[in-house]
Amino acid sequence: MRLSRYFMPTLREAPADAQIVSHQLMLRAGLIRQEAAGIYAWLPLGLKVLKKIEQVVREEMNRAGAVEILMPTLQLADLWRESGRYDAYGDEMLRIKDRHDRDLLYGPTAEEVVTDIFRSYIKSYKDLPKNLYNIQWKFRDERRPRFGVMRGREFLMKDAYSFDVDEAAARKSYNRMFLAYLNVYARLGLKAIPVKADPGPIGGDMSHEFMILADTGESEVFAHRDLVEMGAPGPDVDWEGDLEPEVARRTSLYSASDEMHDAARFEAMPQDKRMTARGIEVGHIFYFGEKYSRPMKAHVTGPDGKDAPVHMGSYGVGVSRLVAAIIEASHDDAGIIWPDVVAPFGAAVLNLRAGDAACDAACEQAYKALSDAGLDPLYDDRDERPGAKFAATDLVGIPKQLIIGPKGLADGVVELKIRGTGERQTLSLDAALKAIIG
Ligand code: 5CA
Repeated sequence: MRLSRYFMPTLREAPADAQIVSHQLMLRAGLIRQEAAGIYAWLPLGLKVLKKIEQVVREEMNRAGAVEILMPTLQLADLWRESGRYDAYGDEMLRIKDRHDRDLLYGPTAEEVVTDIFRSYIKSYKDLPKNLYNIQWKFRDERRPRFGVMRGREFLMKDAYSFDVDEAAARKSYNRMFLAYLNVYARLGLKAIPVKADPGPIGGDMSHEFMILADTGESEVFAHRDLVEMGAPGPDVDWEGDLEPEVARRTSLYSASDEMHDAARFEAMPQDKRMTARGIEVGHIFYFGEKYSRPMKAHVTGPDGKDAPVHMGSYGVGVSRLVAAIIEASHDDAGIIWPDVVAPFGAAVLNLRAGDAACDAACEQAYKALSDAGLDPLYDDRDERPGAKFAATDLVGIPKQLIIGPKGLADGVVELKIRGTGERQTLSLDAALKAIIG
């Protein structure tokens, strides 16, 4: 992409009402624009990052055996009347009437819709287990939308729903998601810890939240320190096998959100293992058995020939929130430092004297080579001061930066800068391209 033709509206200063660094940087780097409280337009750079996160989540869901669908944002109120949640959900639900005076709502979650889909087709235990997920916009009329996309009203969620014949099978589905979530966050360069959580309005009796530790997090976390370094199981898990030991290795260590905190158990741990920290909730998983299947009559015939409500769980990832969470975890004074997997562009070419024949030719050559290698480079071909180009490329966090100016070219060299470490190397254009492309 040539920057002169792109749309990357960076700002010198963040608006004064942006309180946390990720919100400030998302506005300054031109990732999002607020349209109304808690409602954002995604600008080109923000959209690219959002799509890349979405893709990582999708790949890990697929690997763990979940199947993608797409449910509508607008849902029928009647389904929520069947589950009994229509009145209970309260003011967070955005309620809408269509021209026929039918009650609709903008989905804050999709247990009812997915249960309705399931019950229309699946009648036998032989077709289980199933896990259906979608990546779709949700709306919650939050009392205090804040911190940009961290707590929005409209936000992108990956929500998966598992269906099993009994509690033991449902627990296996839960374990698959538990470990798949750890893999998602690890691939995004994040250290996430699972904590025992309150199921809240989704309901149920087993629930974990996944927390990224950050001072600006809205939640308080109490945990055994070893959980932070335990990391993810990796992709080679036997997803059809017994995952209980991998899960138990983590759940046997104390961790809890503030609602579930047990001070006595926490204080029984050695002092140096006790960690109290702030966390950003980037995922939440639930097992709730028959809570929706019983009232909505989603029954399956078991091996004994009897019909019974299917056992369900649901599993959410805050996809749009993750954009902000990654920035909270990875930035410096100059701007965002994207991990390679989600960087909006893999590399940048900075032409320090656009219009100079030698600079233009070298930049075009680099731009073509990086494009051909699939790095999706951003070429700063604008007629701007070098300082402005350095600042913009650092602000938007491009991982590898190829800096090409007239002085260097006269000596046959260019500069390669690595955004994350700040490391700079002076080398020939060919050597620099080799270093980037590998
Ligand atoms: N139905 C379940 C799981 S599919 C559910 O809705 N869970 S949830 O309420 O915990 O939401 C899942 C994830 O969405 C949360 O962990 C959080 O990362 C994200 N999320 C929730 N509310 C917001 C919000 N207002 N803004 C941004 N992300 C949010």
